[in-house]
Amino acid sequence: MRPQRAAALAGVVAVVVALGTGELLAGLVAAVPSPLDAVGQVLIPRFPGAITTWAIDTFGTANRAVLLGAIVLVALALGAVAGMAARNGPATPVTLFVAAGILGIVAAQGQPGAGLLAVVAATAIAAASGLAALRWSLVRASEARVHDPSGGDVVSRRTVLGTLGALAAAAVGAGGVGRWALGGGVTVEPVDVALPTPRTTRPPVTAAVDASSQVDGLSPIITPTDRFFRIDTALSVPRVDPEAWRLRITGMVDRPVELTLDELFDAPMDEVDVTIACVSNEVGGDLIGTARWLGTPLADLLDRAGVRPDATQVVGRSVDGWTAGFPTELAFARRDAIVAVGMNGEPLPARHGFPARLIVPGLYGYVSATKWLAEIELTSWEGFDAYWIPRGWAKEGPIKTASRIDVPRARQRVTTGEVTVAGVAWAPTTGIEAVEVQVDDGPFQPATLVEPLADTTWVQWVMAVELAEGEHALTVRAVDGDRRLQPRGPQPPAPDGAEGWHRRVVRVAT
Ligand SMILES: Nc1nc2c(c(=O)[nH]1)N[C@H]1C(S)=C(S)[C@@H](COP(=O)(O)O)O[C@H]1N2
Ligand SMILES: [Mo]
Repeated sequence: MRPQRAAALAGVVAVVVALGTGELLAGLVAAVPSPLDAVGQVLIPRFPGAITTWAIDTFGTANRAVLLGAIVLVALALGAVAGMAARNGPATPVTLFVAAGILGIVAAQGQPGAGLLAVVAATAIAAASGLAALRWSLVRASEARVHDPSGGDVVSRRTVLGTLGALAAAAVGAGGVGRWALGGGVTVEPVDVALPTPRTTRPPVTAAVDASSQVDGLSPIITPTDRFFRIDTALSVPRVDPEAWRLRITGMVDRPVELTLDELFDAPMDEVDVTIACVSNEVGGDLIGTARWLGTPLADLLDRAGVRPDATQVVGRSVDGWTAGFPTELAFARRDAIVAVGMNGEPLPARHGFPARLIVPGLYGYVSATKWLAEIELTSWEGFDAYWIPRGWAKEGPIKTASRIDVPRARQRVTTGEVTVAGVAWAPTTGIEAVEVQVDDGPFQPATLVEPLADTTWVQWVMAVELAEGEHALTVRAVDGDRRLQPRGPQPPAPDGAEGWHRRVVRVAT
């Protein structure tokens, strides 16, 4: 192998080892944030809104993986440079690794829960393992000679590549374990938190309100927590220490309030069934789910603080600084606008906002559903634009009436005769009055609605249609509780939510 190339390869392996070690430590130690996430989180708010929106449009929920991949590529390229420079002595590679480490430490300080000492120690370990790997790899790489004129032992290029590859693979594996743990892998449920007893409960979910046990493939009326969609800007799930956490109510109030988690748990808790949806959900998409939330009315907490009359906006701010804002009157209009601590009978999982989040029926998540809630700030409507507003999304975000075909599933084999078509439709908070299904260019026919769980949730609908052999297009549309027909669209998700009648083509065989 040419020495130059071998050195570059050694540098790349060294960076893989350093990053793998860093991600592993982040997964193992709560006070150590992921170095990749920390750097990504520094970059994200610095991108112009147009780029962020483009990335989300293009890569969807994979946009964070793409960003992390780009950061890794830059780091690997720097590693190659460090490796080649290492041939002239250790000064340049050591400087590069130390500089990268310092940048990592600074970036990590912006991550919730980061401990300075733990971060410094972890970074030192990661950088040191990278440098050790660099030295080791350089020696291995220099052993690779196509031809050794001295006649000594010749290590084949393949053996060297194999050894370096094995080291890199081990580091990738370690980093993978770390990222899995960061994604909530090991701590799905926060430990040591017992939910308060509800003051009011919702009726048990029976087959009367949930037909999913009879219709294969139909969305369950309550989305199981482990299948619930996740959307947020957090690169790794914030892990909040329940002992140290505080909820503050600030801004245009008479008496700012600060609550511990125990104090919040002492507030009267109600169960509410609410469907939440993401404004980025496409027609027919699955960025929507329904849960039985446990929480205390937001209005009661706001009354403790005494909201001033000119405070026309409620802003939820999360531990990582993300914000969402909605009209104050919505908080007071509904008892089921809550600060939620429970989801489907369990404490909120870390992914969905442990220890507390906002749930406001009828509003898209980006204007309302702040997870890892740290502060509720009262301000004026004009006084503050929350996270997504300067990035091109509408200031007001009511959920649009929509409907979706669940069955037949995409590419499902369907045979001629009577075919069950079923799905969900939603118009929180008016509820759904009717759902209609069209086969090809035929008339819209009413589907059967399953008894609604609540006006604040989606409803299931079912219909049997006769289908002959060949291709058929099924189209669904809904009518909301105010008898308004679902808009035909089509409109893309930006800036205020997609519109369109969901259509699915099925292939019917004998
Ligand atoms: N802290 C925080 N909360 C957040 C977000 C976020 O990026 N950060 N995203 C919001 C958006 S856009 C949506 S759609 C919902 C999704 O909630 P889920 O991940 O529990 O399904 O969370 C909201 N709450
Ligand atoms: Mo969203």
